[in-house]
Amino acid sequence: MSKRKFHGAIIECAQGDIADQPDMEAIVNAANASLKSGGGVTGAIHRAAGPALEQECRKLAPLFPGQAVISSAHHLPNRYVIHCLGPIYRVDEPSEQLLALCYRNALQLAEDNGIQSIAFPAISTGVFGYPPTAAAKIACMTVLDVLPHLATVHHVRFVLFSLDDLRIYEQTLDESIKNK
Ligand code: AR6
Repeated sequence: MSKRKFHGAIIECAQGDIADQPDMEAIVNAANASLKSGGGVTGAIHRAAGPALEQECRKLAPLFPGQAVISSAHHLPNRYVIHCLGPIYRVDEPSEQLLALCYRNALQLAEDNGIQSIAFPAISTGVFGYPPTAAAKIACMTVLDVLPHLATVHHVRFVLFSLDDLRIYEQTLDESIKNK
């Protein structure tokens, strides 16, 4: 786990499972449009939360690329799950803007709900095919753009599954902070 300070907030990069972040108030789901369980991130979140999450999500679906909605976390150790539908790379266009919108909307929802800490997975970089380095740049730049305007959210964690992705996010975050 590595930690950076930015405008009074903490931004971390960690290798791990998004469904195992007990110290974070909200975790973000890389969801599908119908907000049902599936593979990857959403499978891990729904398995840990239990069937009541899918039940609650029924009334929040369908999601459009870039959109974010909030639910309770059920059996997860967090208070909330914020569900984002990332773009399918080069199918949902403009993919860059839609991916940025996920991070922007998730952070705004967190702020609106008085959430202080939020953990993001690498949205769209699995089944949806977004190249990890390009996705990392969008994730880091958007968080750095939005965070200074938020009063409540002051702790953001990027949770990466692989060591390669962790390295990419750490390097991208450092470069993005330097260029701010
Ligand atoms: N914790 C953290 N990161 C993970 C985890 C985990 N438990 N599992 C996978 N990753 P994906 P997407 C990484 O496919 O691309 C789903 O099946 C993974 O290595 O979960 O937005 C839904 O039903 C990758 O880097 O999300 C949707 O249809 C990243 O998280 C679709 O796939 C995202 O992988 C969403 O695709």
